[in-house]
Amino acid sequence: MSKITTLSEFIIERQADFPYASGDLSRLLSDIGIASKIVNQQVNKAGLGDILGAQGSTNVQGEDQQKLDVYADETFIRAFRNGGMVCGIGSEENDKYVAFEKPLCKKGKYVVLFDPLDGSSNIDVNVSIGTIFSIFRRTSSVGDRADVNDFLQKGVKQVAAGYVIYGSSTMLVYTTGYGVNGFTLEPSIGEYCLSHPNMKIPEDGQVYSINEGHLNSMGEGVKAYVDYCKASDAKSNRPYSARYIGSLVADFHRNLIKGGIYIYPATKKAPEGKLRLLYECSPLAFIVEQAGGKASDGYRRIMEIQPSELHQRVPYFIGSTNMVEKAEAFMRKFEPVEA
Ligand code: P6P
Repeated sequence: MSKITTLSEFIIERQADFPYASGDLSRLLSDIGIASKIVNQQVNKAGLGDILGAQGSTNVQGEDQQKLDVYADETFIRAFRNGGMVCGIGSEENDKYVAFEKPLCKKGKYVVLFDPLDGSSNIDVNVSIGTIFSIFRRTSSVGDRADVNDFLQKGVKQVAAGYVIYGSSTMLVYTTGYGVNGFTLEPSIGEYCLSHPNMKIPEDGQVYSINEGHLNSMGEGVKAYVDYCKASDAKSNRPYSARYIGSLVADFHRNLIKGGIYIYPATKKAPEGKLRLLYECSPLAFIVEQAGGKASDGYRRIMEIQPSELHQRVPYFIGSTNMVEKAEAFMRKFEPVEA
């Protein structure tokens, strides 16, 4: 029987990637793994318990909070607060960042930004959903209270990023800047086991993911690119197939494995795009670049964008390098940015 490598074993083995590693990042990644298993337990039975459905409140985005959203948010915050590695968090479900007050936490070297349950509107219809996380080293002094600048960092400053997809199986995929590795939860032993070592996204694909229902409210560059995807051309394997799950983590994960592009551009209703830079776009951009792909706002590399506020939104083009570059060419041609 081939050797199983658990997430914990892998994290410890890879700690050697960081010569001065104290083990704090390793412990933080393990804490995330444990918290996700707790969330997974509730996600898996969402149809049975009373945890299904709307919480009756709305989050800072004005979106109806599903009970599982709130449960997941509280579960991860508890894990970060108790773990002592983290001095503060930013979450989709919380208006402001949370600076932990415990003296132990103030000594934490990291901040975490996360979307506890992305795609949660799909919970009631049993479609895959996900958690996305991004880890930065704090810029404020260890021992002090976290401040806003700890969170408003460019994607290139991330020390780790990852996601959990609660789907037909539960997987945790993450990077620390030394490649991308995927772990599948083995329920019989309750452990994440290495199932997708050294993940690489194909440089081309045949799938485009975009909500074509909004196409009339999108710009000319995006419309031209979608027309290109639909045009027949055997040489470039077009027309492509349209796949849009309505759950970013699920669409991204499929494209990471099979190749493809996901686009959530600026629309009339969402002129800055819908997705949030710090805890959706930036962490997945880190992963896709580590896997050989590309992520931009149609013009600029996502990882180079300087955030100005916690819930900042950006237009988003992410996936196979050749497909993203093709879409960017249409943006430059049909939606040039004023100099
Ligand atoms: P639309 C879910 O709300 C989400 O943030 C992503 O997971 C998903 O890809 C997108 O929004 C769906 O948005 O406007 O197409 O329904």
